[in-house]
Amino acid sequence: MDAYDLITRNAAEVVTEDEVRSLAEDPDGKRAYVGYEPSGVLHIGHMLTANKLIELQEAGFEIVVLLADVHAYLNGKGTFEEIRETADRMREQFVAYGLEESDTEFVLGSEFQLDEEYTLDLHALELETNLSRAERAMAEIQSGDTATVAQAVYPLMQALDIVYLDVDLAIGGMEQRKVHMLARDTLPSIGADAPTCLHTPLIADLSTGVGKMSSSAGVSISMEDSEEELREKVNKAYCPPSRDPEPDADGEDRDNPVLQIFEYHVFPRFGEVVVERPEQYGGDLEYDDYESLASDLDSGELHPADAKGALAEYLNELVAPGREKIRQQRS
Ligand code: NAL
Repeated sequence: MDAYDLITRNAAEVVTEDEVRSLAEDPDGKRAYVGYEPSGVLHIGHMLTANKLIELQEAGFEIVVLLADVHAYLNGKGTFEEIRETADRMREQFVAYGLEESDTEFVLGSEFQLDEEYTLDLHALELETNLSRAERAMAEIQSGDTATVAQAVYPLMQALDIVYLDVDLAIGGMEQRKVHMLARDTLPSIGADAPTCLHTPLIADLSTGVGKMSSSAGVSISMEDSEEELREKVNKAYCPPSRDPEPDADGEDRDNPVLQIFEYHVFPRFGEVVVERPEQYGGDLEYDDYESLASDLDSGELHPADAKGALAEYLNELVAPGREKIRQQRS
């Protein structure tokens, strides 16, 4: 795979393609970053952007992971002390998941976000941004229904971090795209470049296939799930024998979350998939790529129950090292 294809593999969106092509010409030593609000335990959304970081490490990028303690505080996630403590645990879980420690720089937001120069730059961005734009940028990120002033400052700090961490490529889930668009529009006003961005897809709700999987509502997969819990969650998941399900009774679009997890988690990390089946049901099925697995599900060659069984096992392998780390952290 050439560098551009590896960088953009499974991306929902890149802004802009031309900018990413020019990064792909010489990725060695380029910096890609992602930021996370510290939370106790990684969930499948963190793991999805982490998959992209691991691919970018393979492409030669240096990875910067911002443990966004001040952002979590602004978003009402707890006292500053509580958040600080979870940041350390989260870093260890990312390493257990597979982010090479030697190629990954972990930075705490509060290490630079409380400096005088940063604060004045932040105020300059505040002057340039109207409140409704900041609010819209936070629609898919904010906790709570009504935006606070703190939540309006949040996206401006996220924009400024891109400058202060000196990154070439900003990574985030699709829920971050409006913050990144705000960053592209406002950073030039303080003399900084508009950042190049790559957004990873969101996985559909596990039980319905409608809307987005979320750890705050509905069923999510997390790094502390036991093998048994993973099996139960996956067994109950929505998985019609189709990669492109019909809308539901209310006309809502549906996706197949089981296939999405194969596409965005299993194939990127394992490269191939074996679905074990007894001889009497045709024996094992082997897939070298997502397309062949999806088309077998579509054609009926692969039964959803067999796909789910295999998915639970691969997910278990992905979370096992982090689950062990969490167990140590709690003992
Ligand atoms: C991501 C977050 C916070 C600050 C950032 C700064 C720079 C780049 C990415 C960042 C967290 C993210 C979330 N907004 O929703 O978890």
